[in-house]
Amino acid sequence: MADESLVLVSNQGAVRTLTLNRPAALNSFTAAMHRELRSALDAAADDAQVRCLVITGAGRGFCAGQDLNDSEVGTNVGAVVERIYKPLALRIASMPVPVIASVNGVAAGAGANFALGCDLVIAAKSASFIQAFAKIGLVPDCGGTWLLPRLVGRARAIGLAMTGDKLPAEEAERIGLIWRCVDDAALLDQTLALAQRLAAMPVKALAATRRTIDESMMVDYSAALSLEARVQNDMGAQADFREGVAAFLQKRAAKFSDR
Ligand code: T3D
Repeated sequence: MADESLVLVSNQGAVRTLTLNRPAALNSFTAAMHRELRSALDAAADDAQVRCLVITGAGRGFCAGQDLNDSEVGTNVGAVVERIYKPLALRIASMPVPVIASVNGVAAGAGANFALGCDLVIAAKSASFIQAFAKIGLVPDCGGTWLLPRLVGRARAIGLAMTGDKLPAEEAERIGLIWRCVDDAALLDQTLALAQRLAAMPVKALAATRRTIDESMMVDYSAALSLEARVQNDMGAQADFREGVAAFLQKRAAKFSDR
């Protein structure tokens, strides 16, 4: 019998994979799926064995954004965004480990921005990104208005958001919206190889890198340099830094453990 969980959870060593699992509706978000996703994200954050998180979708889509049929979602769209999508975006941005979106098919609306909010987006050639909001009279949410101009500049952000045009994964890689576009058949292997590689790295420093880059975009140059000094002070006090330097000097592979 097929697993009826709306978010499938699997482990590959120190890599945890969450698979959105409503393939018949292109894994669009229902209130129930949001609940499962939130608890799976919290569980991954709290589990010291997890050192990298992968998010992907079951079937031919990644996620088509809000399920437009979901009766559990009320008519107050702003309240839904405040209560569900904002915490979701902030949860991803505050994960203690690197997060990879492995985009196996179409990512639309909040599904696209959910992916783009992850640290690294790797997409299959047949995948695409659609800022579908304009077509139904909404504005980009789940971080889209903040992420898009920072990723691809204002002109492209507005073009993508106003037209709602489908952006193929190869083009998304070309314009810097995502990290990599790979052959469909290679997506799983390449995602796992990248995830295993990150999981073996000093993940506490990787999460601090994300936080510092995000914060630096909101301050001036001098403040960003001070921020780097503060975070470096913290990282320099961690066991991973001592281990990294010792491993380098002893010409051996480092074994990182901080989280
Ligand atoms: O409360 C709030 O609304 C606030 C939050 C808003 C955040 C948002 O995400 S708003 C944006 C919502 N998403 C969309 O508007 C995208 C709607 N979907 C599409 O435009 C298309 O499905 C796609 C371009 C993504 C894919 O097209 P295609 O031709 O490959 O597939 P399809 O045939 O349209 O979809 C396949 C099935 O999935 C179909 O069901 P059926 O007819 O086979 O029973 C379709 O209805 C269903 N589906 C796709 N997207 C959604 C959906 N069902 C519910 N909600 C969806 N978003």
